Amino acid sequence: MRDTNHYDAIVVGAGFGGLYALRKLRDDLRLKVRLFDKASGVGGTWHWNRYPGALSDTETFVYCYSNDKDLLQEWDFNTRYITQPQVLRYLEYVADRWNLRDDIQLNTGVTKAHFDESANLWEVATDTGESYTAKFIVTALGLLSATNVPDFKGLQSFQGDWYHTGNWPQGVSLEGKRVGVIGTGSTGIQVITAIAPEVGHLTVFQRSPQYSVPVGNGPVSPTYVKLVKTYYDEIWDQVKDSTVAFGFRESSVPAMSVSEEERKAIFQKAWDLGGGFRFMFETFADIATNEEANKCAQDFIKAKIAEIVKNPATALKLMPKDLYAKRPLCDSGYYATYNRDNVELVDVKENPIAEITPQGVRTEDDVEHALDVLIFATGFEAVDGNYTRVDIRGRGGEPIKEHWSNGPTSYLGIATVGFPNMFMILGPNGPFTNLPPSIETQVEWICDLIKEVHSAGLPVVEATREAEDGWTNTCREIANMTLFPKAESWIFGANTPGRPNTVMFYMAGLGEYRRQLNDVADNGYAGFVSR
Ligand code: N01
Repeated sequence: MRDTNHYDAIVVGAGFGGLYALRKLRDDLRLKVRLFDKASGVGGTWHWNRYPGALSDTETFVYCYSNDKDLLQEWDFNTRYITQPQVLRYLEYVADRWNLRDDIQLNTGVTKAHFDESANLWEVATDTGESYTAKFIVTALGLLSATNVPDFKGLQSFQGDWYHTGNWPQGVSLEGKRVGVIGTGSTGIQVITAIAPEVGHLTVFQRSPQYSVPVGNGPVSPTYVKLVKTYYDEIWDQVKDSTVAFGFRESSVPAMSVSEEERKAIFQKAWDLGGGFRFMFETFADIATNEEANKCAQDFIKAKIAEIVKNPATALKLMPKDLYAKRPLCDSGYYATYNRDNVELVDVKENPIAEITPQGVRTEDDVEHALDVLIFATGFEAVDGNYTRVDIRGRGGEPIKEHWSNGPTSYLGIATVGFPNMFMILGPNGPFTNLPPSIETQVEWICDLIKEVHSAGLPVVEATREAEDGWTNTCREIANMTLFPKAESWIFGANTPGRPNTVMFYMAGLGEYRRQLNDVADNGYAGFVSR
């Protein structure tokens, strides 16, 4: 008989992935499961990213679970997008609705997970001093959770308050203060736009200008919501067979196949409707794959920047110089924010940050930007950052950090060779999509595999080296068919100093990913071995 510290499965992380994994493993597979999260509440990403302006850039009707039909009917919404507090409320509601709370242990960080080869068990330790064993470990650690605070000289001397957006404390007031924001990615543009009207003075430290289009948030009518609820089955079928899984049909029309006038009209329609993924993927089929098509989208957005931003020098600084090939951004009035008298833009590519001083930020031109508060919207050690911060060791005691020293890899975004019975939700080289439908896909597939292994009484299942190498090559080949590797962004690890351009996503879309997973399962879980 096993002791009380033994579980069939341990789940780490209480975001979208972890909550669903706990439900499936416990209720469908009838396993004894415990979920740990270091946070004081459920929600994962949405627990931590409480910064002003935080909003999902996926439309509400597909930023949710599809698997619970009653929940889909029950959960009401009245805006096109949902804010961070709304997403958090939704996940809290789900945790209660699925009766998950008793099996979730909050305020408990997993510090160690070692695979014991003699017992075929994972040994797990927590920062609360507890130790557990489990046959399976399901890691739902989050793609974008390990915060990146650049190592600026002098940060510790700063006498004001500083925060990273991904670890935003409760109850921060910025009213009337002199605030600096470093970073202009998806997060930066949201926080900058949201706080500008409230702060006394805002200094934005921009390293790379961004292409952004309006998000188009606003109320939706009860009739719209009713329609969505009526057609949810069809909606999810479409989403799960699509590329980016954002709830629209991707265009199949090449941009250069229409006249310039028609092209501009299509871009304008997308601009008016709003949505970053819509602008990139619903307008034309080849914005993300063909440089000429991409240039048309770049020119359209640049013309908008010139039109919106009144000061020509500021407009020039805001003009992106690279391809339109990062995760597409959308905003609630970002460029117009620079027309405000209290907002100043500092281009830190031409005038880098020299140091952080007790009073603010000093740039290399020797100007000291006086600040009461400094906000780091500097992103995350994406994808593997939370794995390498935990002491995870597989066969032969190999630390995952060493295992991935040349960049993180996996088989199917789910398993990695030498780490038996460990299944990752949103591991490296998983799908590049709206995340909840991909998360559900992975959780369901992982649970099917665990069911097979467990019911057959097999001690372990693990990916083979050959399968993992094959998947890595496939992901690289697909990525190279797009323009994404040519732009410097976290998607290819460019924001982690020293990391070579690393493919970290499967970019063929959710529909194709699901077909790949089905094929693997239908072929007796090809690429996995059990012992
Ligand atoms: O992070 P980022 P993010 N000095 O890495 C700059 C999701 N998300 O948190 O571009 C100066 O994109 C960096 O500059 P550069 C979404 O998937 C979703 O904004 O590297 N600047 C960049 O401007 C998104 O893609 C939503 O030159 C420095 C910024 O910091 C992902 O999270 C909302 C610097 C980091 O941008 C990440 O977005 C928010 C330095 N040393 C986020 N280091 C939704 O809407 C970094 N930067 C759902």
